Amino acid sequence: MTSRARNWVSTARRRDSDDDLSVQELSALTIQGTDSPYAGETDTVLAQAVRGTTDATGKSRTSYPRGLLVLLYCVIIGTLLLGHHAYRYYFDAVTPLFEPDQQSAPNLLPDLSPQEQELWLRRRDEVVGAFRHAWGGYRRDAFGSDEYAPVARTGLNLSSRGLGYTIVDSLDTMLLMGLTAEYHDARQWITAHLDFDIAGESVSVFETNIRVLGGLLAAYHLSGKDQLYLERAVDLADRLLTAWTSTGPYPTAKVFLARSPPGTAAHLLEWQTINVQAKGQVSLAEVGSLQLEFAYLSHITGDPKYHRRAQDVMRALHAIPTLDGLLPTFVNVVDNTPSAGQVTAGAHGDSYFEYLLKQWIQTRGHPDQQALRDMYDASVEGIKRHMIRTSLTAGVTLVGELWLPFLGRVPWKQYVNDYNRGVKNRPEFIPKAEHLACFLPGLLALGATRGYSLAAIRAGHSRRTKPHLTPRDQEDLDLAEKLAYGCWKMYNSTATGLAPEYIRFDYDRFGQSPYYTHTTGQDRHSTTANDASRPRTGWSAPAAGFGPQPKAWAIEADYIVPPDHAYNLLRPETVETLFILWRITKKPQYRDWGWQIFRQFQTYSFFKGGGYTSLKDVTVVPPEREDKMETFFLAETLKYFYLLFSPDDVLPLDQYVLNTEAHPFPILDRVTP
Ligand code: DMJ
Repeated sequence: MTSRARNWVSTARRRDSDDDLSVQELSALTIQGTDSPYAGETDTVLAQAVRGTTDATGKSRTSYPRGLLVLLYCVIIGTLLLGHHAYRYYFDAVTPLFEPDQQSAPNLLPDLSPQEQELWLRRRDEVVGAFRHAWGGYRRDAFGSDEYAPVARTGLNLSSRGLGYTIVDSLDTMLLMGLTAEYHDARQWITAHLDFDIAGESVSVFETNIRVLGGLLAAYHLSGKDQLYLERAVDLADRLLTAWTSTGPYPTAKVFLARSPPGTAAHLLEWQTINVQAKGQVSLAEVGSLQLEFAYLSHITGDPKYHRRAQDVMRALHAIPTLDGLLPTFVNVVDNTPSAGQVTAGAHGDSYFEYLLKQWIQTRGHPDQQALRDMYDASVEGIKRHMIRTSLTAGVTLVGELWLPFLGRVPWKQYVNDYNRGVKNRPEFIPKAEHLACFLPGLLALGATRGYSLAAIRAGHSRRTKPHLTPRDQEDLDLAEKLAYGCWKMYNSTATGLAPEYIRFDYDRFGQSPYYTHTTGQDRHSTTANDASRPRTGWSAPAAGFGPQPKAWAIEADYIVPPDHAYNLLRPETVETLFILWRITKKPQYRDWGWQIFRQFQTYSFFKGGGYTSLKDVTVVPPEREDKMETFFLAETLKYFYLLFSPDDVLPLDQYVLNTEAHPFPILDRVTP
């Protein structure tokens, strides 16, 4: 059995520590064996376990009487026939046993003077004012549309009549900001107009899930369990489930939320569309960013079907061999193999990494979720080894992309094998730093402390197993701070003080990642479980702070803004990172940078007539407007500014996990008997 298969098995075993596997566990493992690529291996070990010659880890043990074995086989077969499967075990461990945890680490604020505290609350009020201005324009000109065009004073839709994306996406921000009148108005629209019966047209599963389902679930929680949101969430999720069209583990990228009547031309077209998609490819972010929402919905409803579907995806992804923890961004639905060679923490890859960690956080690091944490840790190692570079003149740390030129040459498995044996296949680094990837520093920091502030950890107030950061945690946090600085400089070095969609950067083409090691053999894919034995990199991070700051001219020399990607869409990722780093480190610079970015939006994106616009080119002043206010400006960007300037007890990070659209769900904890 490979170590990855063993992980799932040992995860299952850990629940009962050293006890023998129960019947239920055996049945779970058996069925896991049937649809896992490790089927043969798992089955063999299992069969031996049932025969009594070994246990599920391969250790020998005493024989059972024959009658007992027959009975055991019958139970297993019966369980199979009744349709129970591996995820039942995994699921049961999560859902009925967990409840939101009420205890938070003490609110350890830095020594802010009363004047400073007042200053940040005043700034926070300005953010609330910005939200009102954005919402006011939308409410007046585009209420019910998905998005807003402030200059044309009209609405824009992602499907022919839209799903009210902006409204659903904004509910929890309004609740947090205490905007009661706006909130009730929005709720009223949902009661009267939110309608998922869009026939003859498909919508993105990913976007609908993260924005609409995520928005409804967060509103349900923050409103004190308003049933309206739960009803709508269940209705939507049931429709999203139809995106799992085949017996395979992945949903299609798009889904028809309503179907046309059978026999009509529209119905035939829908069928053909789905059929084509079901044989195509999906991106990691598309299929790997459904799990938080589906798990929380299963938790609330007690119905495991949502979580099971989402876990099907994770199991399938887990089964693909990785190259140093990394997977190319697109996966072929039919044979579950990577179908393109690019690895990115930007578009189409980003929230896959995010959800690996956050699923683990959602259950407060429960051992049943350890396989996901291991996947996250392995992928971070891969990113460090292959995708990090420092810019040539200024030495700013940036995350780029990776090109794995295997497509059409060899099967993925062989490509990875060759690489692991060190015989060939050198990944190619691409010096492209996307703003979308600026969520990564925040994620690394979250992974390092699990959302606890350094002060809480030092004071022993966290519920982490270790009261200190491991060397790996510290390394991740240091990298997070360096990358955050690179993202901040994407703003700070343009004429408008706002970031473009991405930059290209100059780097030493003959150098390597500061974390690069190319070892073959057993020290690859190590996990936090044996943190001390992790391969150490040659890079030593500065003890604290940022060291000497690069000169502005040097950064400008290193950062190249491609003219066709000089636009700014009001994206949230850097503010998200600043918020998390502020909460964890309490370094004032993160709030200061956030405030400066907020002011630049006020200067250039604020539209006097109502709303905020995107910008066509951030490198020129005044920048030309792009007439569009995306829904995530209200759902994420303004929410993260608000949180950045708020005290820590507003959505404490040891109590909440935010989905990739910034919709908060409570972290679940075991009910203590
Ligand atoms: C948001 O819709 C989500 O954060 C998504 O994961 C990626 N990008 C946008 C905002 O930039």
